[in-house]
Amino acid sequence: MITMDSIVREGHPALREKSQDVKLPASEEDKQILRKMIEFVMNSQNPEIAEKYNLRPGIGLAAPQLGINKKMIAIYVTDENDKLYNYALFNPKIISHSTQRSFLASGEGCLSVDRDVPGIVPRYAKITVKATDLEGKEVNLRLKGLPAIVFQHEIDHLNGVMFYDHIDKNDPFKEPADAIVIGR
Ligand code: K3U
Ligand code: NI
Repeated sequence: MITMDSIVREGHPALREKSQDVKLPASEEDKQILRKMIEFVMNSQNPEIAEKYNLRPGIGLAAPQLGINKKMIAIYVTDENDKLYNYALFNPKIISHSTQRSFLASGEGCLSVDRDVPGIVPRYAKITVKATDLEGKEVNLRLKGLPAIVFQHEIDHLNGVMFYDHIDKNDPFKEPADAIVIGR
């Protein structure tokens, strides 16, 4: 199983590389990695398993965080209506987005970053994502709220981008105009 020891931290080159497309249909090896990724995210939110294996709770994971530069992400998160977004995806791509922004009032964190980085991380408020699931089916998702933010965070990892790259260095708490604030 994946544990915190499997996760690379800031400074590892895999976090700054662009990931390769996964060749589809996915190989059994790539499918196994992606299954393990979603299992890790779910385990990390299970208090008994997280305590037993010393897992930091997470709502998403991207393959580069395992040192694997392939386009694979796993997300397990609920929205404000408790709707669950449970996705293990190959080759996710944002095919359209709003001009409006949103951000998390509490800022963002990352399992590859062992420090607090305060500041506003501006994201698109609404996105449409196209990807392929573990069964080889194409999925099209329209997302807003926290799920949209998590997808953008994980897809950023596939492009070598860290959440703090989006924080304004000179004014970390500068709010984008007309942005939706999530969780305030
Ligand atoms: O934000 C975190 C969280 C964990 C449990 C419940 C609620 C929130 C932990 S940090 C996290 O989950 C990252 C995971 C990463 F780094 F591996 F991708 C994802 C994330 C956090 C915050 C905003 C967007 C994405
Ligand atoms: Ni991250």
